[in-house]
Amino acid sequence: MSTVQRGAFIVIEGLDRSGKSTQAALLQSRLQNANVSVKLMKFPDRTTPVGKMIDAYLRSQSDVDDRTIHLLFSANRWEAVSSIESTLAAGTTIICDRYAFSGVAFSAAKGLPLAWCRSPDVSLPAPDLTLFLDISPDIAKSRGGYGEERYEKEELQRRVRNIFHQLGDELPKDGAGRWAVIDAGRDLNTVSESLWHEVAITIHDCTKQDSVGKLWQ
Ligand code: NYM
Ligand code: MG
Repeated sequence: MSTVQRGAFIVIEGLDRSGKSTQAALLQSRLQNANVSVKLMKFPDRTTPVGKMIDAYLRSQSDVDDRTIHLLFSANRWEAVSSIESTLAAGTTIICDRYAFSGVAFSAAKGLPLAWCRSPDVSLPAPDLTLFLDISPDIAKSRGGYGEERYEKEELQRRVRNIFHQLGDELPKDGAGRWAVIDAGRDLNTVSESLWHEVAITIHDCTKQDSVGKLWQ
């Protein structure tokens, strides 16, 4: 019988234009070069029926009530859970571009109660590591493409950043389920090195654990 060591569940969070997608792709190729089996995921996943509703909302092609869109973002994660679990169990590490922390931070920044925002995501697979790409909203704003979608407004992003920090402060700084703050205002290669350092620790630690935890419970 072969025993497969499970993959690590690694989430990248941050404001819009913090460099998440670029860094996720760099991390993926570094892991591949190190012969680590890896899969890139992203939320919202705009390809599913639920994701298409979210996409239309974000591009202001539809208006959706605040609580309703919040629940759709959460549903868009729940519909991926079986795939997340089977991928990890097969020994593949997941790099996930945004997750439930974005779900809570953006909706709570719009004024919905934080506890209400959190509840639909309780007991999703818990990340082994969350990398928070921290950037000041004025630097983010100066990066290309900012302002194209709903939520890409400096004042809202400021509130989002505060809530991200609040959510991160609840999580451990070391060990399973930890939250690592990465200064994303630095150049691309320096940020990539920091991420690599954190990821190497988690992939090493994960080999000692059988299954992924449950978020916020
Ligand atoms: N967003 C993302 C939410 O409001 N709730 C969520 O649960 C998630 C995953 O969608 N401004 C927001 C954050 C972004 C926007 O994300 C689209 P991206 O990474 O730009 O496609
Ligand atoms: Mg965006």
